[in-house]
Amino acid sequence: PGGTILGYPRIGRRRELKKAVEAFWAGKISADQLETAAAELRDATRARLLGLGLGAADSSIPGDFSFYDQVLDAAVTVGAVPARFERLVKDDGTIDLAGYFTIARGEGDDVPAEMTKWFDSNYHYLVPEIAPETPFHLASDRLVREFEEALAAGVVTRPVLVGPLTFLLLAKAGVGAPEGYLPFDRLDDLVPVYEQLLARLSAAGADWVQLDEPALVSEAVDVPRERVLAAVSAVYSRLTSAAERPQIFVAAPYGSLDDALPVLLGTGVEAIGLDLVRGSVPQLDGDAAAAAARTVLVGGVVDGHNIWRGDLGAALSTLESLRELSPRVSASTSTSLFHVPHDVHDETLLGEQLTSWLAFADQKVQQVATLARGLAEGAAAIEEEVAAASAALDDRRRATGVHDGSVRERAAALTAADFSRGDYGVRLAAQSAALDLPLLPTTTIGSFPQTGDIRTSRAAFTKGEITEAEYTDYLKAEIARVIALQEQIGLDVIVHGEPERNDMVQYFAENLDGFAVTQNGWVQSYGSRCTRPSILWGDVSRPSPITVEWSSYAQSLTEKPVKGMLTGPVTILAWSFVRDDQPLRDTANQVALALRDEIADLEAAGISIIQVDEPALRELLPLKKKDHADYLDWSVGSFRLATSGVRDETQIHTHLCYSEFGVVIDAIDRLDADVTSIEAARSKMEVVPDIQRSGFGRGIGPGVYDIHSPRVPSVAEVTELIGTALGSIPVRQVWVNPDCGLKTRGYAETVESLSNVLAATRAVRETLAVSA
Ligand code: THG
Ligand code: ZN
Repeated sequence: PGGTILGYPRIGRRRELKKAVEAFWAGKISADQLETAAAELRDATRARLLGLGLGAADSSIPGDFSFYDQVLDAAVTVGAVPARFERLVKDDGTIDLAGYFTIARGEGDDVPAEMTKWFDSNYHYLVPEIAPETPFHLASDRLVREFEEALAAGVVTRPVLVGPLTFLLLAKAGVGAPEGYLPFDRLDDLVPVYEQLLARLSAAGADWVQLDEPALVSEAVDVPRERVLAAVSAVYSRLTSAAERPQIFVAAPYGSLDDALPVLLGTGVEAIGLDLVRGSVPQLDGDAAAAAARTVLVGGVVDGHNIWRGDLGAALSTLESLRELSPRVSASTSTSLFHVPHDVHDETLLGEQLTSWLAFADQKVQQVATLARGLAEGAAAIEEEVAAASAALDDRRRATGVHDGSVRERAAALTAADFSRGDYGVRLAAQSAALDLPLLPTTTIGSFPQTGDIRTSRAAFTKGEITEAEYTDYLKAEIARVIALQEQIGLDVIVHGEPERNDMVQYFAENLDGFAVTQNGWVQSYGSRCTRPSILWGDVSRPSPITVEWSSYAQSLTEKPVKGMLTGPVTILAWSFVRDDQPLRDTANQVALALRDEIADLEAAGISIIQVDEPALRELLPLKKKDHADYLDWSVGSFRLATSGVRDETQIHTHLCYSEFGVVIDAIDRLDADVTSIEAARSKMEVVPDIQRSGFGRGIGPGVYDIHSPRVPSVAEVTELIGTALGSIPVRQVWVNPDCGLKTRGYAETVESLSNVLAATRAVRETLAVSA
């Protein structure tokens, strides 16, 4: 095919899939009705892609639909159901839609499959659990049925499935696995199921299948590289030697294949997708060059990971150099487009100029179609489109706001001193004297439940149904209520609850210069949940204080310290679409300077504890080890720049979500925050030994209450978790807090859980007093 995309947003232009899926969960529609809604969505997507220039007969339209997650789809396709969900498997070995969602969402005491970040994106996939005994068999023909559905509508699609190597590399060992076992050990058992599925697709008439193998570009896997490469060779040689199969397209988004490329070329797969945004056109010689000349090279030149319109002329040149390796080159996106919203023309408030610099999924599909035409007919055929893209880029380079002289002067004048605070021992003494907190101080992460009432009130204000004064009064009453509640529960460090924030990044984007926010720019985060990433397009500055009034008001209501609550620079970058015309380091420092001013204003207003959240610190860690040092340098640096302007007695907190702390513990240490809270309850304090081993010496609050589920932890459970923490960490360092913010919880379970946390803390304090 001349042009294709690796994938398209699945959620729907108006989040139709989210609405249908949630209606099914709520019992408002049947499984059949959900299937019908999904089929309509797929039909609309195919029509849209045809309209944008992809072909009906050339397998250029991907069949990549998913009700929840593509990794869960692969698991259910090969029958790999976690042991605790075996009851969901029917006599014929299949799992119905309700069962599929149960694996994703849990049921009763059976916890859902674990969720973790998909490569270096903000998408979360469900981690397959593969035990030595997990049986593999072709358990779902959904992919075949979706192919047939499209074919009946006149479109030959290219079914998309997570490839066998990536599937096992992303899996974790299921229960009962012996020490040293890896899911990857099961590759030989798994591949026959893929063979069967390919045969079924071929019989249904599929010319091509796409197997996504992004794990091949990542160094963050726990199988040695030589073993991965040997498996690439074995698995794909085997799949290509099958008699009945479609042509195989192996896609490798999110980075360069490096040493895996020659190996893959040696297997005879018919097409390989290269991420030419992150990587570059490979240098090949000998057998690899000869094999490449027989392979379709799918050049991922249109960035699937961000929303910039980009340089179409440069993309065409890259494809032309790729064509020196093979006569058969296809234009494509670097990754699936499910990381970007549907259509920039669905936005009416971005302004004409900013809009002209952007490309959402639909615009990127058009770019691919244009590039395909350029490849087929020569550069002259797409001259106009290339010129228009260049003009937009030029306009962007010269635009007011993209370069702000005063922001740049300030950043250029920074010195090492701006990135560091004084000695921790001195700070600790000053803070202890100023704050007078008990042993095992208790606090929460920041947000309190976002009730329907809060949302209704915000919506009414946005629509102009209530005045700003009425909205402010409402929020103040809410803050007063949350503060009284925390005093009653007995928490030591109080929060204001953040009722004024829709989202912890969007809120700051709305209040800083250099950002724009969208109306319909929804991107799937996990399952039916979406976020609307902000667009960081220009130099960042803070026109006026953002949180100071809310925090001061909250502090005026209580004698206890109220924490100021900010989102850190790395997380603001990670959860936004960020300008691509300067190093992330420079952008992060601009955001950090704006936050530094906010922190100074909070301190001046009498706020003695300020928390700067960095839940995304791990997420942006590059997939290649050679890039780690630079990333950690700028990410840690931007946090320190934001937080190091305060006095010794002002206590800086940070909060990080998700596990895998081993990987970034060093970076966490270098943040130099006085207190760090982390997620730990869900993994039963698994991270605590890592913390001990690292010699981390400042305050640490390993979560004792898993806020991801409505379950209320008992006093005994929390007591035990605190005990586990105290087994490894000196008591003077330990804080007691939940795993994460309480935004998604209800009030009933929140109050009960926090009360139990306080009861447990008091009990532990008493045993400490007795033994002292
Ligand atoms: N904000 C942003 N990105 C994030 C998170 C966030 N990425 C990682 C993590 N948190 C993802 N978690 C969630 C949790 C809940 C929701 C989305 C991502 C969610 N979204 C609402 C929905 O889809 O119904 C929409 C929210 C809204 O109306 O604004 O519930 O916290 N930026
Ligand atoms: Zn968190």
